[in-house]
Amino acid sequence: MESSFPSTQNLGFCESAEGKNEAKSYKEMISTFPRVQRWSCYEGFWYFPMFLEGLMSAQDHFIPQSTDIFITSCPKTGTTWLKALTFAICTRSRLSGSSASSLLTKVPHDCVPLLEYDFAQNPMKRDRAVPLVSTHVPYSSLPKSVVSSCCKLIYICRDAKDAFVSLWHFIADLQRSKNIEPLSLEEAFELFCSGISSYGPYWDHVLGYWRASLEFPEKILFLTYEEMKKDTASHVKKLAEFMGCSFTLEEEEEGEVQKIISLCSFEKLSNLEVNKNGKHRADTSFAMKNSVFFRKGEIGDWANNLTAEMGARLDYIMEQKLKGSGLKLPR
Ligand code: PAP
Repeated sequence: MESSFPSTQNLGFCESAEGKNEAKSYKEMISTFPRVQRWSCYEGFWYFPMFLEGLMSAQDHFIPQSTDIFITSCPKTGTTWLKALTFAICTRSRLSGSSASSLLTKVPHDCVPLLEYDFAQNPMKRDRAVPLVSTHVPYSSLPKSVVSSCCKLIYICRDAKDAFVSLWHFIADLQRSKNIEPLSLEEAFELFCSGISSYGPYWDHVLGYWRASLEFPEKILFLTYEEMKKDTASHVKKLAEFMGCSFTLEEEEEGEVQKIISLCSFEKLSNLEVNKNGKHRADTSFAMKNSVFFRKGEIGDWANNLTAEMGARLDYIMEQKLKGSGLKLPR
């Protein structure tokens, strides 16, 4: 079965009159939702309107391919890395020999489409041989077609402080490049602590996938950026096994796991020409430099941006919110 919206003609963003009307009606609906700064609230989470339109369209139309695997995350928690690793793992037969990997010529976000943006824009623009779709949509708002399917989901999360700092830099850089005055770090922090950030509340996003992973462990793999950094090799093997393409003994002996780790490392990807000077979604009004996805790639950079008091406050909030869930995020 092909993963798609039933037809491009029914899309909220396509050229047809029907599509335009639908886009307009999503916009109209969104204009009635609670709004703070540029975020609108829908089903308990906060979104920039263009992603929310895509999400609403996906909820109405998206049908996954039965083999699809969803790369899920709250923004800035390790998505780029996870996309690169899963893409490299499931296309590894194409990576060997002299055939150049797509990861050398494309930013990982151009290898794995985003459900609520790329798919909504053009569901046909997809390499059907790659069974990967990404989304930042919280578990409770995923299209019913995804939740009720047999598709697997891989979720990555990260210490809230590092996720917040990474998000603030990302949005502030994008806004500055469009001559928009960004929120100060302090303003954005206050909002984040009250649950208002892209796809936030952060803790509800994490908890939604955490609880679902406990309920459906064979379907949802829950990972953290910090654990993955600590022992990347065992995570690469775990990912391959979960995706149904385990490494053979022969591959392991030939160093395939290490090759993938090196190819997807921050050092390697961030120094590629395409990621230094290329553009993501270059032909759209939402174009951005690929370099924005590669800032530092470190654990604990929050301490260079937030005061100790701010850090302790966010830790306390996370502790309270996650209490009783059995989940302890690394800090
Ligand atoms: P997204 O939500 O826009 O896709 P995402 O990839 O989830 O962003 O997060 C970006 C973070 O991952 C950045 O962290 P930083 O701001 O703290 O530096 C980015 O540097 C980091 N990152 C990107 N690629 C890699 C990689 N290959 N290995 C480790 N970290 C990475």
